[in-house]
Amino acid sequence: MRKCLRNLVAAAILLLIGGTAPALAHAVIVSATPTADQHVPAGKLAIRLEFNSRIDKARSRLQVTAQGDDKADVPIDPAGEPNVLTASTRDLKPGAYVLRWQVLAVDGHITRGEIPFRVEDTRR
Ligand SMILES: [Cu+2]
Repeated sequence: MRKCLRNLVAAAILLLIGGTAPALAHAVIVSATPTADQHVPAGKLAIRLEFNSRIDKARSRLQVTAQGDDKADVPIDPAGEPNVLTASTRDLKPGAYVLRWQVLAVDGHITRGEIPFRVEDTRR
């Protein structure tokens, strides 16, 4: 009985966090830098991914990979808004890249995606 009550309370809290549609609470990107197929200048890239819900940054992951290279994790800034992932890459040379993101939302669901972008040779 006690356990049952605890489960009910937990369910009520989840409903509160998730609003009226908890199934929709898993994280979806609402705004991104870079955007898909964006051309950015060479150098460090400031990544900013804004989601529709709070995310667990410690259990989320960003990777920036150049075509033909090994996957490289980009450390996520632990501070900032709870629904926004920010990170700064190493120096990026010109070429084609993919930003891979994987996040854990407050509803316990993991979502992931890929954003292809291009680093331009700005020395010309
Ligand atoms: Cu979900």
